[in-house]
Amino acid sequence: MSLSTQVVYEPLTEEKAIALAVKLQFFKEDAVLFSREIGDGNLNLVFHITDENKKGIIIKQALPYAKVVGESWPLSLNRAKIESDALKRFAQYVPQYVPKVYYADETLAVTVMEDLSHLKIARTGLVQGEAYPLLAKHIGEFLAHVLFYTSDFALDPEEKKELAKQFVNPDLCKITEDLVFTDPFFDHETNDFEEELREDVKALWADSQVKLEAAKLKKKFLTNSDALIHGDLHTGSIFADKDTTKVIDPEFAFYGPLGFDLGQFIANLLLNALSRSEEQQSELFAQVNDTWEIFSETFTALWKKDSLEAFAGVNGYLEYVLKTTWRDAVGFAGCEVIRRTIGLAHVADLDGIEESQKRIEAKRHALRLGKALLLNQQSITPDIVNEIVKVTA
Ligand code: SR1
Ligand code: MG
Repeated sequence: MSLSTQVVYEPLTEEKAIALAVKLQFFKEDAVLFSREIGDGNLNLVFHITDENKKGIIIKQALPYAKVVGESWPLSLNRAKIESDALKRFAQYVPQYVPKVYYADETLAVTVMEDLSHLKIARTGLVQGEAYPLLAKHIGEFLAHVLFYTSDFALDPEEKKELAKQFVNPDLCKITEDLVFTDPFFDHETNDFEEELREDVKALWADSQVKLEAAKLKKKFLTNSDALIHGDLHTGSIFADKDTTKVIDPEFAFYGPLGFDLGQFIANLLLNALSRSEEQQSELFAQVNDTWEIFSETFTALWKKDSLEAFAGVNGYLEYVLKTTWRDAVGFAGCEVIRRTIGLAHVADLDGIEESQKRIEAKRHALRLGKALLLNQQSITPDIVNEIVKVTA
């Protein structure tokens, strides 16, 4: 399937998305089709096209700017290709955890993919108090397979470097470098927080230990090309129900540090925990622990089965890789918790707390938790994350 006439980029409308779906022969010409723009993220247009029998597809299109800010923040359209290439690459290892890509066009910056509307965005479900008993297992397996098989542990070094070249993603990385690792730690105009938090935020900006840890983690993000990472694996980038998990939106994918996706995922579980009463938090702490357990068990099994690394059998090497991955994940989680509280692009888990005093208290807790994660990367183990949340309450 391809677009036979020459195409130029233009943003789609609901009508044009239908025309494209028909042109690409996803539906018969005489089909009665419905189109709805459902994009609720920060960057793209997302069209849900269905026929009378509710058979559907998703057409996602990148805009040449960040939707959340406007045309004053230009962004390259290449992220659409990064996203479809990443989804296809992930599917080589774990097809069960990603949507199927049916078609991609670089010029139009579109990806046509499987309709997952029978599932719910995990963040939405978690905010509504739903349980996802397999989420941690699935994300642990997803990350172990993708990170291991795209790393130097499993790939020929030349092949790995070719793949790293394919996923060079400067402007989306810059968003993370600024919004996650830099701006929240300074008095920067992109920051966004309630006036009641100003004294807490000023204390954070004046904390040189916190800043030093953020700087070290930023350096890791900038320089550690360990494996193909998703780059934005928060709970809004995951569709789920009780049995199924699908990772979406890897437009931030690039060759980055092993612990980054784990850290972002864990941080977003913790942000949800902070929105709950103490009795309802344990499920989230169990998810954090299980994600790590499944990740490390699966990564270990793959290492033993398929590692090409000459040093793979050296006593202590795998343990070193796992230990540094967890430690970095704790630090990255600290940056993400702080950023989602006072930086640009908040989360519904905290912003959705209606009672203002409760919301401010939850956000103060998030700032203390973020700081504790940053300052105690060496000593926080997966099973004591619950205690860290409790002592920072
Ligand atoms: C300008 S983009 C803001 C945020 O939205 C994306 O989902 C990423 O998390 C990014 O940092
Ligand atoms: Mg996204």
